[in-house]
Amino acid sequence: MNKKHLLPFTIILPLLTGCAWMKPHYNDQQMHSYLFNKFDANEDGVITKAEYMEFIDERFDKMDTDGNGTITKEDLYDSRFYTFLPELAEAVFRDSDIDNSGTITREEMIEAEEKRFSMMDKNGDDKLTKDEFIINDMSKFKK
Ligand SMILES: [Ca+2]
Ligand SMILES: [Ca+2]
Ligand SMILES: [Ca+2]
Repeated sequence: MNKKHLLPFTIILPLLTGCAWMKPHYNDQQMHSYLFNKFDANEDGVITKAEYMEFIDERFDKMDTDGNGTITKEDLYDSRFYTFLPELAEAVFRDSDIDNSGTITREEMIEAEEKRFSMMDKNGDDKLTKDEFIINDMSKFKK
């Protein structure tokens, strides 16, 4: 995917926090490419496990909007992630709250995402290709 196609997203996203009515119209393919490129820090077309977990670590901080070290539903609803991708953000929350306590610790999110990575990494080479990366398939999340 040409990075140029993603530029409008990059520009629009920071502007939209809190403006739910102005959400960008994306299709699944665009969302997939957008997220893939976010995870693929060195832009070599594959997401290594290190890249994946690095992104998850940063995402935890972004989702912990009050910065107290755990993510609650309030944090979730205040997060930019929720503003743009509410369905995915909710699904990530459900999956990451392993003990169903209503809060997510960093350890829980890491554990949940390591499982998710392994589930997606079909050939077990610790890298995700675009085909293996399936983060926008809601059927893969806990209901
Ligand atoms: Ca990469
Ligand atoms: Ca918090
Ligand atoms: Ca793989």
